[in-house]
Amino acid sequence: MIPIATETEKKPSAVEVVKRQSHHLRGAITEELANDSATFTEASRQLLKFHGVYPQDDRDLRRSLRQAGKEPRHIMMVRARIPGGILSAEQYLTCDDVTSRYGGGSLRITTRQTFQFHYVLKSNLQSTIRELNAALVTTLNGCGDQARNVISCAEPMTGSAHEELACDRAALVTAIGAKTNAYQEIWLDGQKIAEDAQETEEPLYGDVYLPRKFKFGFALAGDNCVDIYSNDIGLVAHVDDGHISGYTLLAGGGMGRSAGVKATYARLASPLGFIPRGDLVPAALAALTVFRDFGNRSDRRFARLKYLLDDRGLVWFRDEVASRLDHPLAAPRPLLWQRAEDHLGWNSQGDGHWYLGLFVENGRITDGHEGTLKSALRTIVERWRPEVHLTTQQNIILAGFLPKDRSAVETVLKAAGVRLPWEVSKTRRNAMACVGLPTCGLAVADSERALPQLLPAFEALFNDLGLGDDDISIRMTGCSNGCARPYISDIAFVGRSLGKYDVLLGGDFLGTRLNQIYQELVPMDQIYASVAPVIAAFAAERRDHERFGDFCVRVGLERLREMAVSPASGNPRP
Ligand code: SRM
Ligand code: SF4
Repeated sequence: MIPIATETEKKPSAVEVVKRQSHHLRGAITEELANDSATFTEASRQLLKFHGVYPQDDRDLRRSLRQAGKEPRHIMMVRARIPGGILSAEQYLTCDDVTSRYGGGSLRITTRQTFQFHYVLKSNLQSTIRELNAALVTTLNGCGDQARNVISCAEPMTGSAHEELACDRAALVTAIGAKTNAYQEIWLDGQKIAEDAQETEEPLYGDVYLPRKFKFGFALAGDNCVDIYSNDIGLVAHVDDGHISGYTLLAGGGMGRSAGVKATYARLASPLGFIPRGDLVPAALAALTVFRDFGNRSDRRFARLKYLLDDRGLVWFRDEVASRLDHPLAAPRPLLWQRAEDHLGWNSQGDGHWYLGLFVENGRITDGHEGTLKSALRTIVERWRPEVHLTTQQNIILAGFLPKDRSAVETVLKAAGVRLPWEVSKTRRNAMACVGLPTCGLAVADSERALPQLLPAFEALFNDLGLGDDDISIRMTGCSNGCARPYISDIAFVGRSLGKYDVLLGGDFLGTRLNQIYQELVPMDQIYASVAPVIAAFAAERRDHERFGDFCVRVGLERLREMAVSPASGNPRP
């Protein structure tokens, strides 16, 4: 049995007790699924996360329903686990069917390259999960205190290194997946396993799982499209003579911070060591189990690997990992990143086939007033049966086309009013927002709905100043938790209260530097005015090949603030 609150002996948090008493994530979920309530008790809500389910309520309706003396509109968010973001055509079509039948009609690509289904009613939860599982799409490990969806670059290339990385990713996913039979019992065939078999049910996680979420990401050295430094453990593959020779391990990345808790912070992962390819799974398990055994189980706000690492030191962590591996780690290899933009547009896969990376605004695949993307994707997937890759920048890649198919595919998209990636400005292609309101229970401000309102002014400004071809990332979140990884973008808007955002500047496009708070609590209608003078100064004063974030760091926040037009003086753009 894994001890709770291992060395601190502090009182375990309430969630630790719920986990321990749940018999490997069973709790009372089955009983509560059968009752008349439209939602679940607090204990079940915690356990449901492990099954990929978040009970939510429609935040847009919350106040009016309360005032009318009514219950909130209870809805569920279901998150799939899609390692590497890869789906077959059939799996994609199932996801599309499921959201049309049980969800709000949209598919939401997440920043960890999976799908979320919003607005699922409790009465449809079981059908949703069953139908996804029938297509071999699980929701177990989608959320909860365990290893989450393992991400990697979504580019569907052929060649030994890509195949080896896919193989290593699959091996890791198998090793870190929860093994509890509770998922099967509750959602699939309802069969119970014997009580005495339960202690061995979770050989890795035990009965209290991890202190909190744990994230693994893969990158190929040179291409940081996945934001590798934001993961608890980043695995950077080095290719020598066409084959992966090994991985540089990065440890302790995390974006989450709490605006109200000063001691919380975003952190980039630190280089830990180099491991040969054959050591990948043992090394990853060693890192995960150090967190399992020593992570904070009394205060969830500090229960991430980054805090453990900063508390005990990188050397301590490396020694712990090495002792579980039975040999020391070699020094990390130097990392040089050449690119970080998503893999959009038509590109050759290297085997005669082509893939098309399509821009999806904030990951929302839907049929709306700006085109019927969802229907168009369905048509294409039904007709050409491409493999589907979801990206960590909330976009979608369709793979496996012959050169002769390309124009017909484009015709389908154009007829549906979908903008092809080369018709979308770089500003927009490089922008991301988290879900935020109205579904996210933690949102204090709009994000997915707000960012598209801000972008036209920035697109126009960048064009006016001749910066339209520059890669400058803009990210927005509805609270400080950092789900769109705002703290490593060039420009970030982080929700602080309804309609107000902290503005952060000075990250870098390659995802290797954290940005800094430039202005706090800026009202939505003054965000443009707050940043525009800095962008104008960049256009006027940049050095040769200097990037926006580097300029902000060179000039310094003090001077950037001086450049800001006071909100009272107004600004020509909305
Ligand atoms: Fe996140 C919590 C959405 C990626 C850090 N995140 C949430 C919840 C589940 C809110 C909740 O706990 O009730 C959000 C659901 C909103 C909704 O209605 O859908 C939510 N997070 C998302 C997604 C969908 C954002 C998106 O627009 O794509 C991403 C789903 C990823 C996935 O497929 O697994 C998402 N979340 C991230 C990332 C980015 C990443 O992992 O690359 C981060 C920052 C990295 C990190 O983990 O530090 C992130 N989410 C958080 C946190 C802060 C964790 C912390 O250390 O403090 C929370 C809050 C929490 O866990 O208590 C959170
Ligand atoms: Fe919700 Fe905050 Fe994450 Fe946005 S950053 S999805 S508002 S928890």
